[in-house]
Amino acid sequence: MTSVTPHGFETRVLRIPLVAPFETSFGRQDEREVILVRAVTAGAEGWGECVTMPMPLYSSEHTEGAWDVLHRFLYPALLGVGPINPRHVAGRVEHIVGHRMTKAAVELALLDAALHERDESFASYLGADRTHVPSGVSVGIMPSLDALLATVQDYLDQGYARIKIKIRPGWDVEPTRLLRRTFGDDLLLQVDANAAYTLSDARLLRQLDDLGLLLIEQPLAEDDLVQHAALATQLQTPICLDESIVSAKVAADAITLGATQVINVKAGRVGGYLEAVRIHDVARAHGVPVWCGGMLETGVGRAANAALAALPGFTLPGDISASDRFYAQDVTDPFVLDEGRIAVPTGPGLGVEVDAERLEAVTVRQSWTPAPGHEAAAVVGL
Ligand code: NPQ
Ligand code: MG
Repeated sequence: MTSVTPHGFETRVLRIPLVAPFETSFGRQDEREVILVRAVTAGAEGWGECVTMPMPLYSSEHTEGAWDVLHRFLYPALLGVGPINPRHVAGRVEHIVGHRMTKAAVELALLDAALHERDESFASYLGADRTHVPSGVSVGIMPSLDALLATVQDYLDQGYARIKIKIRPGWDVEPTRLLRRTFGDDLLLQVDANAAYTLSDARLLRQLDDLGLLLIEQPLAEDDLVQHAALATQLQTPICLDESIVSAKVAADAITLGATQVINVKAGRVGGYLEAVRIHDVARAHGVPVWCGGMLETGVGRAANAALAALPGFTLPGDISASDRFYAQDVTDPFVLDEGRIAVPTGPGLGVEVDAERLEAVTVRQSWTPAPGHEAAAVVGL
């Protein structure tokens, strides 16, 4: 991989309204607050997305924490130290514990810049072997069963290849059974609990076993690897871990323990797309299927996810929906469904362009952090 010399980083907090509220077992979101990082290098620029939420509900990271870690720890480790190979970013910030989503954003920005300098697409660089990826959709907890049916019908009419519904105690077996009965046995259907249960709910969760689900995602807490292994012995439905899998090392442990039969890969959760590829490789070596999760990404993160999901071990449809699943107006041209699939971008780097005007319209906070000696270029950089 080409090394790049960063002249500075632009950081922006965006707030983008959602087309409809998105409710999960940890709460309800009406807008997406997200950070974009722009790396300006000697020869190019690159974008990265930090998928933290405003509150530490999905994981321990959150927007304000990410902003702080970027400015006080990550940028200083990467600016003014000469050329950097993007493959070495993770090592350079390894002494900073955790903050994986934040690290992933900076790594992606530098990868995008380096790939622009090489004129190579992110998909080609990661080892993609497909031009399109099947598109699944994640359906939030709904105010009623009728609303759920109408929403799922609409997504199926649009062509989505797989439906995932969010579950929590009180909204689990009944809505899932209703979907199976209404839409038939051929519907690719799975559920995501976002850690809302405990092992003592095993009997309840067993009621999902005769509904023909592809998988049940993260039924128990993030650090419940051993309990997930115990639950797996009591369920026929494959367990797929999301929150728990924070690195390739944990992925290997979870597979070995029997805690996970499928893996949801999210680059932010694991510290970057390079670590995500390592999880793909570990899982594939064990015959464990993986699929690409989603964090309500803008076009920047969505482009990167599409590239990742085109790797050969991604054998299940991902949560890579069309942009209009979440946003009426994105900061890039929208990703659209093509017969239930998303096209993998082919242009250099991430292959998407961030629209300056749309970006400005959704920015609520921004900064420019120049490399030492590049302070004068700050105005140009912005
Ligand atoms: C999951 N995502 O697989 C998550 C978690 C999630 C697409 O189901 C705002 C920002 C709200 C990020 C809600 C999907 C969110 C979010 C849920 C991520 O577990
Ligand atoms: Mg999940």
